[in-house]
Amino acid sequence: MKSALLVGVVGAACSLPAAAQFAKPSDAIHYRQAVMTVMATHFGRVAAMAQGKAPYDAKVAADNAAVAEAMSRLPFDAFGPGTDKGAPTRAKDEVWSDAKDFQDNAKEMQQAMAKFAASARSGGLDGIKGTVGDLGQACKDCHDDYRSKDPVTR
Ligand code: ASC
Repeated sequence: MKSALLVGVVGAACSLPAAAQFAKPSDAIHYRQAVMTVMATHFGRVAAMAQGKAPYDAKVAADNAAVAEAMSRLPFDAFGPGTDKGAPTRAKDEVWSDAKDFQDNAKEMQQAMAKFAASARSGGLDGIKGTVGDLGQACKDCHDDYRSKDPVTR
């Protein structure tokens, strides 16, 4: 029930025009950084099970993967024009100069995330082991191209 509510709220937020969501560029930067942190935290808890670093628990895995999946839909509207500066950010210039490829990378991650969350709901530990690699690779591919090592203040 709670996760159904979360999905509803997230869905409503996603249907708002991107430009209307943030009062100022620094709000968008802090928002996307917060979402990425939450996504990585909950993804990491399930990935630890796949790696044998945490005990496998089907419910914990499914709940954490559901949060990560909800987060995966949120960051990319927060990379709108003009949000390259306003607060320190690791987003490279290419996020805006190659915006279409950046958004294509985002879609690939979201698709890998959907498969990962589905496996956490019903695939058992072997299911998670079968999807976690593609998701981690999608995260890495995008970070390699679009995230700098250190934050920059433009
Ligand atoms: C994480 C995290 C990332 C990705 C990446 C996967 O948990 O913080 O940036 O996964 O390491 O390759």
